[in-house]
Amino acid sequence: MPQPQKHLRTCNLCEAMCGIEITHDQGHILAIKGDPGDPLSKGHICPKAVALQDLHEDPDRLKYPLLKTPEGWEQISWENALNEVASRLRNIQAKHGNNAVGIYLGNPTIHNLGSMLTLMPFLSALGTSNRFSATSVDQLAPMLVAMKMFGNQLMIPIPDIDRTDMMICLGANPMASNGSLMTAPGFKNRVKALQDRGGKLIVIDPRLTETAKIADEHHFIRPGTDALLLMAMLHTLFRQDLVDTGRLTNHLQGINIVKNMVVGFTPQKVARITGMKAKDIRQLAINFAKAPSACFYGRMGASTQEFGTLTNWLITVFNTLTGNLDEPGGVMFTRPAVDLPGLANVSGNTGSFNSRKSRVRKYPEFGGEFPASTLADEMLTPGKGQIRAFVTSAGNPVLSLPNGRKVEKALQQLDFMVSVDFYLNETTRHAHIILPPTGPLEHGHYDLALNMMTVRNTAKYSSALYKPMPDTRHDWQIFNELTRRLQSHSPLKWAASEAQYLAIKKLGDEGMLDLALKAGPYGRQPEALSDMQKRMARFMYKRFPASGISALLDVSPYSRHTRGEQHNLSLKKLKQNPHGIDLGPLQPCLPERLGTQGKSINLVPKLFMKDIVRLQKRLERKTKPAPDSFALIGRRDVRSNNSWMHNSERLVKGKNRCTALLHPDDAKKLGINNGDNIIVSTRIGEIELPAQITEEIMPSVLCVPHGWGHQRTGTQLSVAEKHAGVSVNDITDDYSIDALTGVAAFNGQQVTVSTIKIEKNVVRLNDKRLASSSAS
Ligand SMILES: Nc1nc2c(c(=O)[nH]1)N[C@H]1C(S)=C(S)[C@@H](COP(=O)(O)OP(=O)(O)OC[C@H]3O[C@@H](n4cnc5c(=O)[nH]c(N)nc54)[C@H](O)[C@@H]3O)O[C@H]1N2
Ligand SMILES: Nc1nc2c(c(=O)[nH]1)N[C@H]1C(S)=C(S)[C@@H](COP(=O)(O)OP(=O)(O)OC[C@H]3O[C@@H](n4cnc5c(=O)[nH]c(N)nc54)[C@H](O)[C@@H]3O)O[C@H]1N2
Ligand code: SF4
Ligand SMILES: [Mo]
Repeated sequence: MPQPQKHLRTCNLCEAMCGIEITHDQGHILAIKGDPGDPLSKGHICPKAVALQDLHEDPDRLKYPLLKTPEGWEQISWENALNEVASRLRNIQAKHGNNAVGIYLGNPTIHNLGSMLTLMPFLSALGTSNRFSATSVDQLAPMLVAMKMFGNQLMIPIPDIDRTDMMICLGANPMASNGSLMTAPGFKNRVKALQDRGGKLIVIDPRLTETAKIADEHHFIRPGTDALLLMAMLHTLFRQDLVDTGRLTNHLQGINIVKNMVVGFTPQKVARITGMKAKDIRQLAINFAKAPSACFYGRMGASTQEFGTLTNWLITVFNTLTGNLDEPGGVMFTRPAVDLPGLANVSGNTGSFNSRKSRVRKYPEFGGEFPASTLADEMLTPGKGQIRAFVTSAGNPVLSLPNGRKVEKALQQLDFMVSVDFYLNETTRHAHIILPPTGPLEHGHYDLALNMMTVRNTAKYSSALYKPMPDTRHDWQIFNELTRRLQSHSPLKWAASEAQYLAIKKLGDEGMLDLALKAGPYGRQPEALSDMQKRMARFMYKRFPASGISALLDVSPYSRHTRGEQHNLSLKKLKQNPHGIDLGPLQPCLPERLGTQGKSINLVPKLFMKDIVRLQKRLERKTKPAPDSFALIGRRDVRSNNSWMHNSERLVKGKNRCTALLHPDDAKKLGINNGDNIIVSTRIGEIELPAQITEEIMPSVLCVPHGWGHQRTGTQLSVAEKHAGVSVNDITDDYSIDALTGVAAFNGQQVTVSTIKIEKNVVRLNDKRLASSSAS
């Protein structure tokens, strides 16, 4: 009798990178458990890990290309599908210009090695400025801050939770999200260890979240007012003479400007608006500054709101002025085995902002992309540059972008749309062709992106558990094939692109990763260099840490000569160590690793300083909301994942999680009982969902999760349809943005709540009917 076998890998469903152990019998999965041998996650997993099996076995998951015909979807060959997609895109571009094709790259892109490796050439072959991604509904603010302050959009400081004495969590709920821009699997254990060594976790959030419940302190804060809180905390720092910039003092510019800037923002003044007590604000700042080490961490609630950029900037300033930047226990930088931030510094590709503006709303570009809040405008507004054809990959903008109804309307009138996705969902149903890639267990995995965000440096490769089904394609193969077909036919360019195509095809995702690992900072010692050259390298790195050559060395295996590390990483070595390899705790690396001119950190970038005027106005704005007016906030649930994990019975079973949380005082005023259906409306539209009354939320705040709303017809999501919920983005306003960047302000927008009893005359949208009548 053959024994069941064990397969080790990393779960790629969220940012936590948990090591898992899959027990299987000839490929039939018997169990998915945490891998105690994984150096980062040490056995932790969450309930979503088992959904990898559900996803693999899901009969609704697409495996072959589909073409939309008047008779319905028809299976077609890969060759025909790829040719058709390329020729439709090319024809539209030939007629209307390159920008007539738009693209949206969704969240799972960063969890997919193959996409990460092949999207760049694909984007360059498409040659369109109309690029959009989940970045602008998510982490754009911390990236822009990193670019302006550290000279590199990828240099996002990570809380060193394992060594800190104090952590402040602002607008983040890692107990549900498992951490974001902070890969810290087993967050709860890490918090327990922090508390056991006498440290503290403090949560500031409009809701008493799952994270707040394990914290030592929780403070309610009114949505969208975090930047004011930070100004007042900085005010206290100066007032109490607690500024301490330590080792980096000589590399900081603008401390006095910060001091002047915060003068008018006293704790007393901001208390009224934030809803926090002045004495609490003062005490928080003092305790943080006095802690031996501390890290201030903010995430979605601090980023996708009216002042998301300012909030993220001020968080970094606060960490810096309390001596917690780049110090153990503070916020630090990773050094991943494929060192993307290091490579960006070398290539000069460190980020861009406002190098051009979007056509319709004139929003600034960031990193070559426009804010997704204006995607639909670019499709719906006629004129030169209008998007007429659209590519989506790993995204579901109908449910994920603000004003999803408008996105839906825009998709319906496109000349052509193609989706690289293995589900026929609310977005891909509008495509003319769907190109489904293989599932996560059918290809290898290495986290190129998330290794930049971990609380400890590790490296791990997961081999495929299953051979891909016959005649299926990986994401990287789809993009490589499309790139080839889209390439320019000028003989010179053709030769270069054909060479690139053949190289990618031959190397595959594994081959490309192997090269990157070997050339990385923990890489194998290349044989090509002589001893003399190595000595030179060492000399350059030590004597001229700020020079370009040293930057190049920094991302190469030679830098280990200066650090005495002997990892010799390659794909082979990772395969020999399937639990993963520990590369140690985060190390101080500033100023050497800065991408800025002169290796200095500007605490007061002009772009942010100018926006203070807007914040000042917010301070003066009188807000007395009407009883039926609420500030909307989002919420994540550990058994859900954005818009796409609702087709797993194990994850969606149990009570309905798509509910609106509100405070008992508000419920009483409006005559709402627990479980009543309420109508939540904005100028965009309305949704109807059950009320859940709880003391765990601030008065005048309403909390609704996103990613639901699977009642639309024409999808193939048999489980999700039965647990449809409603999409909060059917009512979020696409004009509710952080005015500095155009990033969606999902959090803090005003909504009106009414009961069905009162609002009898409201004409409610019949989702099913509306969707089917307008389906393309
Ligand atoms: N289970 C699960 N895990 C996930 C995801 C998922 O959908 N489900 N999504 C993944 C993704 S894509 C991301 S980006 C991360 C997000 O990771 P997190 O940011 O940790 O997740 P959220 O639950 O959105 O947490 C945001 C918190 O901000 C609070 N908040 C809202 N508005 C404000 C405000 O104005 N100020 C303050 N201070 N707080 C506010 C909310 O109450 C909420 O507790 O999670 C990832 N992990
Ligand atoms: N109101 C509100 N809206 C929000 C948020 C919020 O907090 N509130 N959060 C925002 C955030 S942080 C994010 S990141 C976005 C996420 O929104 P999106 O970027 O739209 O991503 P998902 O909803 O995760 O959709 C993932 C899609 O990718 C497909 N997919 C999964 N794995 C793969 C793969 O390996 N390859 C390919 N080709 N496809 C794959 C799935 O089938 C699914 O269709 O939502 C944003 N929208
Ligand atoms: S927290 Fe859950 S979903 Fe995220 S990587 Fe770990 S097991 Fe996977
Ligand atoms: Mo996200």
